[in-house]
Amino acid sequence: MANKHPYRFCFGPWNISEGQDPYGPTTRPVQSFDWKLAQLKKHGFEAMMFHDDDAVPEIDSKPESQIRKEAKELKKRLNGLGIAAEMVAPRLWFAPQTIDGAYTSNDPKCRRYAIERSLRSIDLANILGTDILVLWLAREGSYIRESKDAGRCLDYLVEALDQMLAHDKRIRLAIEPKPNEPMDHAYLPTIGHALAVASLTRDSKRVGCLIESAHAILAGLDPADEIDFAMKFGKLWSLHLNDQNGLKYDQDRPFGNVSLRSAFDQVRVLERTGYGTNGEYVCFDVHPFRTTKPEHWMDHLLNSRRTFLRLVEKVRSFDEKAAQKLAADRDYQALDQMVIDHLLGR
Ligand code: GLO
Ligand code: MG
Repeated sequence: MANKHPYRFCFGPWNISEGQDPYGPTTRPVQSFDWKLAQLKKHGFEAMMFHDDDAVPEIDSKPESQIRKEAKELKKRLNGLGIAAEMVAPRLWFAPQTIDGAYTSNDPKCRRYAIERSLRSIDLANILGTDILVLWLAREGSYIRESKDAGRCLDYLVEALDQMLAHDKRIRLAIEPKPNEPMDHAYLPTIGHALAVASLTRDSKRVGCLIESAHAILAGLDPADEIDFAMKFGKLWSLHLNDQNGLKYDQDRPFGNVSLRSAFDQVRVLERTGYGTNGEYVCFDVHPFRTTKPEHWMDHLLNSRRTFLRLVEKVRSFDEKAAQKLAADRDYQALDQMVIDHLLGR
């Protein structure tokens, strides 16, 4: 276990949410972006993730010059605070034009809107000083199988990715797969799908991925194995650590709070494969519970980071030699228990 670099942490403004869910309104007072940024700074996180309209609110109603002006002002503030922008992501699931999907909508005008908004997000990323555009393909999928042609939708996706790659020679596209929610079935549900599509683009080297623990679990996969797979291709450019209790709605629970062992396995792979050594951040895509009181508003983020760092210690103190010997002897029963005893602190 040679990886001894310090990890750097980040989250997005949406991770200090106000308690709304599809069935009820906010349960905490609505807070401004400035307040959220101040919280991030105060608690020692190094970077913030941005949807395009987190960076420039109501972006669709503003002229280009205004967008650039606001983005430059934000960059200045971030510099002043010593906070980096980890990525920009076009929010392609709110606008009326994306009701039937974004890049894969059946309406060519809507597909055009999605691409143009993505190109503008790349310009924003440039101003904010990040070369990562995250693509969570929220509505690229189907409810009604017969309403879409999956093969043609893949062509649309590749066409959109190609236009983004052509727009800027330095931008890297990190696809964040999720198998369902809001769609019944997504077109790119796993890392394997994302990397396969990368190979169809004009510059596959600049198309990689972002793994979210909960999304892997929703796909019935092991997040640690997904991480190992992506790292093998040198394509894991960002990470959304969190947790998830089984195959239900997306829960975005604190990292390690459902399965500590799975969290240990994820950290173990990150350590073994050297995630972070090229400047990648560890992001927590977690939400406070709806029941959380305002005075505990940051706890889900602080707890996730605390658990992560404690697991780094656990991984570094795990007797890998003994584990390998047990694996070589095929004494998996003892290996299984060795992990549990280590986590329990014996
Ligand atoms: C939802 C996703 C979402 C994205 C974010 C960045 O399930 O995890 O939170 O990560 O919008 O694009
Ligand atoms: Mg996410």
